[in-house]
Amino acid sequence: MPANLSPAFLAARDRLNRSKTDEERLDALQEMLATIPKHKGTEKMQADIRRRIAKLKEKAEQQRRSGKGGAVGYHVPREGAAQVALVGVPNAGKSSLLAALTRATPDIAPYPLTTVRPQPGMMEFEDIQIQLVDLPPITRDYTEGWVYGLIRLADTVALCVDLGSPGWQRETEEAIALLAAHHTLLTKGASRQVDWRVVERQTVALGLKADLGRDRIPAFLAWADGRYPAAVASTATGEGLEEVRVLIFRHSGVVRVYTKKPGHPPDLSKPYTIREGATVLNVVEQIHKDFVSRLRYVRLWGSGRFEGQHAPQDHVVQDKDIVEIHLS
Ligand SMILES: Nc1nc2c(ncn2[C@@H]2O[C@H](COP(=O)(O)OP(=O)(O)O)[C@@H](O)[C@H]2O)c(=O)[nH]1
Ligand SMILES: [Mg+2]
Repeated sequence: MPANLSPAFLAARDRLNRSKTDEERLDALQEMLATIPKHKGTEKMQADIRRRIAKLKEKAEQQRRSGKGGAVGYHVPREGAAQVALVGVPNAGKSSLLAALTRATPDIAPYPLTTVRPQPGMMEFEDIQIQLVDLPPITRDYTEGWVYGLIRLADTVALCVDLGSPGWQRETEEAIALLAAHHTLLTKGASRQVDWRVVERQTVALGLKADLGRDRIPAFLAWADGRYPAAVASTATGEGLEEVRVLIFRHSGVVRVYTKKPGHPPDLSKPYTIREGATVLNVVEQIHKDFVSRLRYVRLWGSGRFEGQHAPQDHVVQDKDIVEIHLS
């Protein structure tokens, strides 16, 4: 048994074993492939998972051609520091937001269900990039299983709320309830696998089309207060877009760490991104596996109080910390 299988991988494998339909199986296998540690010891397992995915897709494709249904899901390869799913009801402004924050050019239209495939785009935030994934809307009748599957795989959910709609609150609550019915709970805390079936996804609430619903902004912020961190924006006027960028990064589940060589200034050209909650030792491990066994100590700048002191290996790093690694 290869070492270092993550809890997310084990949960996905557990889910595979309990799957009853090919769609569930495909979803679980894709999650396994996304979460399996990529190293030599898992190569055979990776190949096996890929083979099983290919087989299921082929079967679904055959069924589709013969008119038996069996929809194939989509998979969005993860790029950048984190993957954030744009989630919401029809017409909330998700595709417009993707177009405003990235170079992607999604279809945008004043009628619902314009977005039928996942559309990724890279959002720049200072010196890193975060992948946003525009998705078809969450509705009771039309949302295919793969949409929920992609949301489960994302690091963070950006819950898009249409402030131009008088019914924004009821519509948004319904989307949240539909996600919960698909075992995906939106939370303000860190994303995690709760059990073999249920996941919690760190969520930010975005009040969009602010220009069409100015008088609804206070109620929206009150609704989000204590529940999800929130921001308000309009792609029509450009207001709030920078706040949205910052909010998404702050809740993406990653922080940046820079390195420096003794006697040299920090290398600010190359941020390392690591999951929020990671320790000094995790950082060293990520920079180079071999460094761990040779590690003598780490000097740290940042974390609100370090100015080059030795940092304990279990110290949790914060965004923009600088580490100086001393090896034997
Ligand atoms: N006035 C205004 N209209 C917007 C804004 N964002 C999106 N829209 C319009 O709302 C409609 C739906 O937008 P779209 O991005 O396709 O929503 P989606 O279904 O959530 O992807 C389109 O007609 C957009 O032009 C905004 O900030 N202000
Ligand atoms: Mg859309």
